[in-house]
Amino acid sequence: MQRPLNIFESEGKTNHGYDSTLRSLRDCSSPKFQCTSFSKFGSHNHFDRIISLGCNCELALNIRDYFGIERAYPFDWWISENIVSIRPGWFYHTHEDDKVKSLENLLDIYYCSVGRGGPLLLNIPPDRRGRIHENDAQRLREMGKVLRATFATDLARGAKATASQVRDGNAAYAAVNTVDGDNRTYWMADDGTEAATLEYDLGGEKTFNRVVLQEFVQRGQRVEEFVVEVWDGQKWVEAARGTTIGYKRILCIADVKAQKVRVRILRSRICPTLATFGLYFAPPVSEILGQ
Ligand SMILES: [Ca+2]
Repeated sequence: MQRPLNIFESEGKTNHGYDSTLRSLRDCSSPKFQCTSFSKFGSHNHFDRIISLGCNCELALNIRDYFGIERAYPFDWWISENIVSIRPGWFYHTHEDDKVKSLENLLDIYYCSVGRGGPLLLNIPPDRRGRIHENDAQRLREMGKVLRATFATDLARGAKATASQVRDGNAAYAAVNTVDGDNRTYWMADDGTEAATLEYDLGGEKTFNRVVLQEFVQRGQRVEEFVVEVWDGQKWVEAARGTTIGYKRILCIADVKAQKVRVRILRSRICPTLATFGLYFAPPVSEILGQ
């Protein structure tokens, strides 16, 4: 089930009071409220707020009433569609030719949207020739080049994978399903299990700075808290921590070199699933662009 929940705000305008509602969702520590992400895209005169919700009945009812969504169930996976303009405004203006968002800003937006499980709809206005302006086109080429270079090689693909438990001991739910490059296959724990560990041996030391996780969302969004740890030769060291995963979570971390990595799911609404565990190395942007 996919339900778009578009939340957009422009400077100086407050729509429907959702700002305070989202803040209360973000800040609420009750396990009855789970907020995947709450991010703000900033620029001088324009910003969007995004939110992805994994919810239980109570929250579903609140959201349903608040946003007029007719149908909401506890384990539905709700996706947020993140809409941002590459320029300050939504339409083409000559005076904004030099105000195309910076590559750094666009990459930040990518990781705050796609990296938190939502599609990114990047608005690119045609100019008065009916073409994409050269400045916009150049920025898009740069963005594409950086993302392709970053996600070219999954360093975890084919890693030796083990799990603290596998549902019914059934190979169909084995941990190896998380490193097979196929998001239709997944690991799953037994009913009643809300915490579990998946461990990966990369077969040699690898350097990485991006961790990609995906739940098998066809079974709903379940994970509520997790930590990614690396083995430093003597002990496990925390590399990243998060709450929900959902369709996709990309964690940007400092460069780390390790052979063994593990994902500890600390809390899950019900028995967790994991479809993908990926590790990538993002080279410096200046290196990718040959600057
Ligand atoms: Ca898989």
